[in-house]
Amino acid sequence: PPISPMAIAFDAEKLTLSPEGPTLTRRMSDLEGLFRDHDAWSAAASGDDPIVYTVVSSPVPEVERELPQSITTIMPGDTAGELWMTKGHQHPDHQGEIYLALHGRGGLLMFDGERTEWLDMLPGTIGYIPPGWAHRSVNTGDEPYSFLAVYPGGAGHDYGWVLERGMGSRAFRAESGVDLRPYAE
Ligand code: M6P
Ligand code: ZN
Repeated sequence: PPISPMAIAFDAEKLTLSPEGPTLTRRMSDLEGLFRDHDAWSAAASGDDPIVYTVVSSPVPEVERELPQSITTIMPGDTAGELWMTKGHQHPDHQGEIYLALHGRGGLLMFDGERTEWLDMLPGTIGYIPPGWAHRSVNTGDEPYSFLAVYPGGAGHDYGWVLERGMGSRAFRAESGVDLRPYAE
């Protein structure tokens, strides 16, 4: 059944939504095939298997014509220098999406299969993901990085697209914050 108009309380300090929908927790072991250094990934995944990010959702369902929201929080860290990040995905029907940075420092890496774009994401930055651009978020700082996402309910998540083609660039820790390197190197 369609859901009714509703107010969702956003706590800007705790970065929570109320009422709240499903929460997703991704640990290192959920990120197979994504970090460049497979051995370092494998050691971390089979060791303490840290939580890399969580996604809390509003109660708006991920179905066609609805407009769900979620707050993603990526922990600070790196795996052999490669900054902790989301898996990244493409939308099968190429819908757009918007992100609003809430806390910490991050980046929004986008790839359309040929071109790569990087947006610095500081609290207050709205990152626009145009149709057809795969997207991955990265924590470039030393505290948790959180952002709000708003996306078409039918957008879906094609993770295989990213496993097959990569994201064009990889983000490594650097003194200046981030060092973007070509995917293959
Ligand atoms: C944002 C949105 C979600 C996505 C989440 C984590 O909150 O884009 O749709 O699930 O980030 O990203 P990923 O699914 O790539 O792990
Ligand atoms: Zn998306």
